[in-house]
Amino acid sequence: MNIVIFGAPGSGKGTQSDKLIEHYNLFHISTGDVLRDNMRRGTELGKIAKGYIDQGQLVPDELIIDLLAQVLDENKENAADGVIFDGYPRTIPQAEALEQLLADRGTQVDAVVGLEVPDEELIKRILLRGQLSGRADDNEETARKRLEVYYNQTSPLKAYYEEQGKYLAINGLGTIDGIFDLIRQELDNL
Ligand code: B4P
Repeated sequence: MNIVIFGAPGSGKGTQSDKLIEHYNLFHISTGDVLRDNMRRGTELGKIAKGYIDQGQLVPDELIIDLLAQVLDENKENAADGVIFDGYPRTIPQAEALEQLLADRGTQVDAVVGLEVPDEELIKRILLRGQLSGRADDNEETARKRLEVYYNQTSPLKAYYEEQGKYLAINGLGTIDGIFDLIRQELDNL
């Protein structure tokens, strides 16, 4: 089972991914985590990514698509029952590339879990995380920019996956366990 976890910044993608990985034995690919790891290690990719992330912008598609292909190749021997894509795709070209990368490997996206949360709650969560983790892009100005980028470049993916009959709308307001139960009910019905 290959799942995309989808939603605005702060919608709970990383949080719910942790629960899904454990429950369904999935391999986790978070492009945000891979980019932050590169930033910490000061790699060439990390230096380029930092310029975009600190401004609340998306890292260019060519870089992210190459990165994803590399991560998939490095981990093709994993013992999991599928992959959870967290924070990828964020644009239509990224979704098209994912389709091709998976088709080349004889597989596909089975479901897209869409976490739907109102904007003011998203900003609240991001600012709270910023206080706790010190993530440089979790300040109010960058968070609002990230939301704007989400509506312009990422949210069209909802219609893209609805047309394929793969989009599962989940109310992302509530307790973490309550939201996970909603996701589980949807996935267990597939
Ligand atoms: P990400 O790392 O994906 O960051 P994010 O969108 O903020 O989501 P995240 O997973 O971290 O937060 P979550 O919603 O789980 O991306 C960071 C940056 O990297 C992007 O802005 C972009 O520049 C770049 N990037 C990454 N992927 C890219 C791609 N494919 N293409 C181009 N650029 C890319 O959780 C947020 C907070 O809410 C947490 O603190 C959590 O504790 C809290 N929370 C979760 N559920 C809650 C609940 N039910 N109630 C209350 N709080 C909750």
